[in-house]
Amino acid sequence: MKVCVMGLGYIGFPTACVMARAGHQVLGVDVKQSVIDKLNAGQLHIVNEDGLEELALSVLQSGALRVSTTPEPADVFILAVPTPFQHHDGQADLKAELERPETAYQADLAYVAAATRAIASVVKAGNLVVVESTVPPHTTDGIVLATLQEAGIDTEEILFAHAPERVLPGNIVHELVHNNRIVGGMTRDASKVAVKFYQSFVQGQVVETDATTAELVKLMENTFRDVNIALANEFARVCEHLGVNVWEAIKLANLHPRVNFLRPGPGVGGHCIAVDPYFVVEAAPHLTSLIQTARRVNRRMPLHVMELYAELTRGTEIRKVAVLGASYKANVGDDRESPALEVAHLLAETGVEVAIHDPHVDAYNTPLAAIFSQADVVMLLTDHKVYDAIDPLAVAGQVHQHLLLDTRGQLNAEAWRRAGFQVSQLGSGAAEDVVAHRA
Ligand code: SAJ
Repeated sequence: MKVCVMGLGYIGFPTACVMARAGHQVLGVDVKQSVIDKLNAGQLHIVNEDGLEELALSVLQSGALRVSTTPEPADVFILAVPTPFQHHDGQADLKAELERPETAYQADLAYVAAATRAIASVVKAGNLVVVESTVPPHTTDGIVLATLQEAGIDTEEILFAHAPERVLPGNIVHELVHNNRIVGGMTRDASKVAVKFYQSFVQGQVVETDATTAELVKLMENTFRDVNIALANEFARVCEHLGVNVWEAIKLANLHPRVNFLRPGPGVGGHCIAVDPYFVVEAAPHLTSLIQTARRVNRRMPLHVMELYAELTRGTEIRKVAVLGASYKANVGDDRESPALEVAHLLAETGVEVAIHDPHVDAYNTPLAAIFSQADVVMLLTDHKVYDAIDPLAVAGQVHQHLLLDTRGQLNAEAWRRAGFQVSQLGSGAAEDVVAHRA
């Protein structure tokens, strides 16, 4: 089939590659000329994705995937553009942002509408139009359909479907092929055609449903994760209050065959988990108190990290903080909507120098020794695998004062204490007292 993928971001680009590998003739379209130029020069704009580079270069070289800024006629159109929420500009008013009510967030569907308008000149009867972007319920049969109709298109003979992507950043190429897929058509015919198309490149199960159910299911999955992380974060604070170590407590609770806590941390970032629950809240503000509370708990975690920092540094003059990790989660290079950077921003507001290290983010890929040099506090915010290898004794010789705040429960607190550090770990504020009490 001839396929036109609108949007060559984290989802659209790998998806276009996988479809091309499966034998489709694919045109990838992006509004950014710089992305198209880069790809045409054989360079990727997305890094840190296993297997993506080899795959992309092979389908670009063979011509199975071409890229352009303008769409062409095709059998299938895939909309894979961002759907952020309307929010603050930059981090200047971060504290005010963290106080904003959960019901004040609205989905920004401008990219979906723009991509739909862009295909209006080439779409025709018999085509399949699939929305892959995560969207509020009734976007496929609302915004997308209406935008084409407003452009004067007779939509009667066009097949519409929603097929949410569910890949985990960092493992996208594998998951695009192996994950189960939910495909919901606006009509039975649309569902059948869309399911058949996805079966041509997906090895997981492709399950048929209707468009609105598919839209909601995707939001339910990410909301489930957000609420679970909020519960872990709430227990982290309860544990600090009670003098229990949350990391040990979660490990023990998860030994139960039907309990599976996720991990506490400095907040929930990225473009999915921290956004999608708002689409449900927007659709039903009066029915979503649990979802709103979970969002609030997670959103306020950077402020809680600052409380732990204030406690750890009380009475000590702090000039420099060495921050480990900038990206929104472990082992990826994406630092957009990152709680680590929110905390770094709040730290900088207190007037200290903030030296950030992140091996996966170009802007912060500095030698570790440079950030530790003369630092008063070491703060771990993203649990990259490489930080397992940090030797606390070596760090002890580089820093100015020996204070450590670990917000991910990654570092071996005992080893750092032996190296002379005063250690604070999110979720186990009074761990030493607990050990003393048990002894
Ligand atoms: N986080 C925690 N504790 C945890 C797990 C995650 O604090 O136990 C934090 C991370 O550090 C990060 C944030 O949550 O800041 C989100 O990370 P994530 O790994 O949970 O999720 P994403 O945003 O990278 O990808 C999610 C996935 N959804 C689910 O697992 C239900 C992925 O499958 C979706 O395709 C993706 O959202 C999406 O595009 O919607």
